[in-house]
Amino acid sequence: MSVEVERKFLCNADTLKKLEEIGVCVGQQQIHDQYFDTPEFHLTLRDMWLRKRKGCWELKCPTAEAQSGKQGEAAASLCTRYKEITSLPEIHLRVKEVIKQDRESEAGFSQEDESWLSKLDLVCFAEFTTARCSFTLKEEGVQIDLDQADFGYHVGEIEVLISEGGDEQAALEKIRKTAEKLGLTGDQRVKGKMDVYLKRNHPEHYAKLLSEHIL
Ligand code: V4E
Repeated sequence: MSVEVERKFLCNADTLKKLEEIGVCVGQQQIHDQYFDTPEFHLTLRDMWLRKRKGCWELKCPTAEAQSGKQGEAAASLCTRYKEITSLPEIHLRVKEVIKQDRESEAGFSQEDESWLSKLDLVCFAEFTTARCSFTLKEEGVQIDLDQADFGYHVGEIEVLISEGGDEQAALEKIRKTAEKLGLTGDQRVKGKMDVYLKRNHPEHYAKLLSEHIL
């Protein structure tokens, strides 16, 4: 299982110029995401994000450190870290644990059979497409994505993947150095796509997540 450590940033013409100087564009893609939760927001209120992307299920959830509220220095607080689970039986297990469904689901675990969704009362609450341009740096292990969501929000992210229990400090340091090279000076957390999407489309859900300090 991998942990994604990332820092979001707003990309202006200067940032893009620097990115093209220090990075190599490794591809462009269109990503269609569908996010699922119960009508009571069981998952997202626990900062768990269940999505279907390119026909595969993914669950992003907080790491043990994030859950214990350990945040570290200011530079680290600009970054997020989430475990990424891609095994469907494990996703199902974790989701079921949170929803505390009494009734055992008899659903199988194929990517095509989606009966487990309705059995757990999961519905799609957000759906959007992102045009993504990805860059890698000469420094190994850093990826930079420039995202343009179809609802009109642009955001960049510097990300480093580590294994669970891996060296998070080293990842944060790589991100800090990359941010410096890109000339990023802001010390405010930048909103992700979901933040903007929910604020516009589901203000009640958004307000609930804000009040619980999830977003
Ligand atoms: C973790 C999370 C959400 C799920 C989507 O994560 P995000 O990294 O924003 O999307 P994307 O498309 O870049 O995924 P990737 O391709 O990198 O896997 S939606 C909200 N969160 C929580 C969250 C947060 N609290 N603060 C920030 C800055 N980002 C995300």
